[in-house]
Amino acid sequence: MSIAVCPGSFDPITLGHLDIVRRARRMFDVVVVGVARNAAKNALLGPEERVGLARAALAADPATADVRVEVVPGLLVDFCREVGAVAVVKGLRGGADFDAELPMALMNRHLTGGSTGLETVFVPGDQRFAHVASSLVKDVARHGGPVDDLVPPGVADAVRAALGGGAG
Ligand code: COD
Repeated sequence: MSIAVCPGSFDPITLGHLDIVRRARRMFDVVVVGVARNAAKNALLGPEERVGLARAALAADPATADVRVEVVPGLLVDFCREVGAVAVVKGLRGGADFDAELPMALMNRHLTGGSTGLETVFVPGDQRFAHVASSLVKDVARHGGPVDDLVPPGVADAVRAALGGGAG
């Protein structure tokens, strides 16, 4: 049984994330979405809220209904070891994503002692979502713009509520 982890901040989960998790689930028997902390980002939503929104979105699609969602409490590689993952699946929107992701993949390999037991798999995302990023969703929402068609149902309201009920 092959297990993969799809990690991210998911602050909030977007249609771009869902596309990657769906693709990962087609490749691996078990997929665990890991809601982690990116030290370079200040999260808008708390970890439990991000987990709840991701669970609801994944459960609504039969293709991802069996995907688990958990908080990554520390290092991603430790979480992967605990769940028995053989792969970390990351989505790419373009070259800038690759430039950001490659050092993380190599660091994770370093942290596992260069082992081949955990590989990072890069998956090109659906072009329709190439402009979709959690940070842009929050920025558009912060200025009162429409984001409902970029995120799963319920997520836009959660973002607006966290921002203070509208253009904050
Ligand atoms: N299309 C395709 N892929 C997408 C899209 C889209 N529209 N949107 C996002 N993605 C991909 C991103 O490229 C990324 O691969 C993944 O989805 C998650 O994106 P984000 O923005 O939610 O998450 P990040 O990039 O902030 O996640 C970074 C982590 C939290 C995974 C990282 O900081 C981490 O592993 N933290 C845990 C602590 C740790 O181990 N640190 C050392 C890391 S080397």
